[in-house]
Amino acid sequence: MGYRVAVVGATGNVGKEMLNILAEREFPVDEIVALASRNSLGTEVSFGDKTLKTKDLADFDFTGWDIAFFAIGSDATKVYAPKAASQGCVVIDNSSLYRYDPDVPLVVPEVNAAAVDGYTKRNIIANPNCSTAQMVVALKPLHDRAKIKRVVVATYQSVSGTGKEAMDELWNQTKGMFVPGQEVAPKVYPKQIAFNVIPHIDVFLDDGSTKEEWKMVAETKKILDKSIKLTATCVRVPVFVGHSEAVNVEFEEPLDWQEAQDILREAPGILVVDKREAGGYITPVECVGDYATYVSRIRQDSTVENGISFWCVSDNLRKGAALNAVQIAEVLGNRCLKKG
Ligand code: 11C
Repeated sequence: MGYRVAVVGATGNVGKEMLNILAEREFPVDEIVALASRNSLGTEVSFGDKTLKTKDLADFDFTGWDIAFFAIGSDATKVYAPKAASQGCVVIDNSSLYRYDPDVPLVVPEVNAAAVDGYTKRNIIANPNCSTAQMVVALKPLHDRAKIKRVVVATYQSVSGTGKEAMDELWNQTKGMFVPGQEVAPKVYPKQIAFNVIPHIDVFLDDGSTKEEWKMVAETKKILDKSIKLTATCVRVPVFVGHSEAVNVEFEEPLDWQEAQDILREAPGILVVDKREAGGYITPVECVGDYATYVSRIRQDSTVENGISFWCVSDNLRKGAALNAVQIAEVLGNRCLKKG
């Protein structure tokens, strides 16, 4: 006995990972359908050892389906998520469209699993931005112990966060650098991404910050604690998969780095790799395909009264998107939905 599950945007980076993770975690599925736009109609995608042919999202009737994972852009989500929700299917949405709606829970299960119960207002649950998800998993147990006052974070985000075209741009631009006459001009990004870093993710806002930076502020407040002050600088780096973050935290109460390390070692979703020697930390290429958020370089920041700095790395397509969405569905199943 299980659920009837739809994956919307099944041919994209995140949609494919959703199918992989549903199969890997043996999510109780009675029936599954892969949905996509008309352009990708009939494309084959894998679900465990099965192959699914994508069906047309535009024509799909969600009546009788229990859960729909949405991994499409906000514009299409605006059309199809309310339709699915009104047809009685619970939507778990990976876009930013509903994240800041007070009637839609924004959930990272290691942090605020019980918030899932609020799904009934709109039949929609929102999945956070990838850079927020991994950070709040690490911040939560430290906040519970010493109460966070302020966070300063710099991100190093992989190109898979932008999508498949961006991954191709990094690959082709990198190869093109070595072949005279084959240089590839920036198209997806405003500047060269190969052998470079770009301090700009999503659109610019009036105050000079970017929307990605704003998301980290707004989402941390909604998921963890609205009293936390946070400032972010979000940077794109020439890495295919895996977002990294340098996080500096100021607490209300004293917290020693060794205790912070012990707390993080016990925390759900976290793996501490912190040897204080060459190679004794995790880099993005080592986290690809994993579920964990890795924390390294935990140390005291003696420039403030109660400060800790650390490095955290996670697979942005997994904990940052597909895994978190499947974990939300698991919580929803355990707390709220009846099977079959
Ligand atoms: C990136 N974090 O790396 C973005 C991708 O709001 O869900 C996810 C954007 C979002 O470009």
